[in-house]
Amino acid sequence: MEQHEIDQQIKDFIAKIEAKNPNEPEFIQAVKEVAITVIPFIATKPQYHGMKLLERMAEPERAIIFRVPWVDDNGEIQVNRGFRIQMNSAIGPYKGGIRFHPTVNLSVLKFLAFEQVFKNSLTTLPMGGGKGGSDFDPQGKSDMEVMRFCQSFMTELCKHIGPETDVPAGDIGVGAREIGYLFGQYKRIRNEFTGVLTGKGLAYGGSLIRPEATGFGVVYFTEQMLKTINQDLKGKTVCVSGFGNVSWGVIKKIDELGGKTVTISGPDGYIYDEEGISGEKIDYLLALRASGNNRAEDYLKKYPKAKFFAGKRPWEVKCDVAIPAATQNELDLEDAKKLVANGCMCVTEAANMPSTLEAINYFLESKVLFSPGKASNAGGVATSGLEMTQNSIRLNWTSEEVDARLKEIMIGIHKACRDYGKEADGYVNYVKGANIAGFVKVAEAMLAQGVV
Ligand code: 2IT
Repeated sequence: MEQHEIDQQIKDFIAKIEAKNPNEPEFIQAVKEVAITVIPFIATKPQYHGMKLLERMAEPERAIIFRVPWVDDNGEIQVNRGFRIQMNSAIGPYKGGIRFHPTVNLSVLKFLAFEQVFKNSLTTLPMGGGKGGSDFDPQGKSDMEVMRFCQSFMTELCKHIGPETDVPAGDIGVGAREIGYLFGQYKRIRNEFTGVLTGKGLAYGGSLIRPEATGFGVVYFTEQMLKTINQDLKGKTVCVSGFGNVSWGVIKKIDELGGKTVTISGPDGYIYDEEGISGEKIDYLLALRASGNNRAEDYLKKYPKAKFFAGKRPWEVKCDVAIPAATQNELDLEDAKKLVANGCMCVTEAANMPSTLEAINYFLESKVLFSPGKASNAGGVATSGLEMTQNSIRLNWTSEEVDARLKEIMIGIHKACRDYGKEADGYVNYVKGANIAGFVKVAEAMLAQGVV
């Protein structure tokens, strides 16, 4: 097929997606990124022609939207909206997190569910893709309010999930506390103790290393990327955004491997700690998070030598490696230009779609190492997959065992991205590699299963 025909196919496909999904900018952004790299690949595979594989993948198998009423501590009735997007089950039960955040809407969850399909495929474990959540904001809510909300949310959700159907986990705003309340309500209503959720506490079927897994996986992936240019993390300066669960795991592993993390951030701005965030400072991140507010500035209370930059993002700080670990679209073209100008050699996405399409293109054109979240943050869901395995065989593995499997999976994902993403000049386009490698397994399964 001629290049201009492929370009036309991409244009037509994106136009169709835009027409079909108005007012869903995040979803369109995620599909675009995949279409640009996967449609040229499909063009080289006659067996895929006419099968509308990507078009089918961009349509959720099912999207459930439901009312979540609950009563707050003042006795007032509150009404939130709950969602579960069951995107694709070609290679396994739907699998993906639940996000509680005021920005949650259909577009955000469809983008996350779409990304999850490719990410889960990359892990090589048998997991389809899904995502759910609510516009509920756990910030400033009491434990009992969070519990009542979770119980109401699960009272509806439990009709649509199950260990062989759909296995949710945590995401932004959903951690061990929320998973516990959700699990308790599922068990109570269904009268079943099963591995229906992952990210569970260790006392009731959780896996060791799951809390650290996303961050550890990101750093294992970064090590692999750096290795391709004969570098490692020792002595490298690293800028990290966010200070939630993912950032915490990232910073912990960077510290272990001899790198120096100098930033964290929150919605209020970023912290620059020239001495590096290591040792007890990392534990303090956990305490900050547990305190129930997400102000990065509070880091200064304990470490006043650090600096706080209100309303800014950390990408203006000179670094060797940048790891966006907060949320979608937190790194734009201007940020990308600053990073490259400051000599950044590697950008590893830890959040889901933290870079805008323009930023991604700039990194790729600049030939710096760049990995999309669906590849580099897959260690979280991969370890969820390992939690499901442990639940199924009714055994718990040691930390070492889980960590070794996680590392092996991340090395495997890196290899898959390299195999499909290596360009003529030797540069690895991880975006292309991740999209194609993720696509192939799902596409093969869909072809085998007929038009469903
Ligand atoms: O974005 C993600 O991969 C997650 N929030 C984790 C999903 C999971 O099922 O562990």
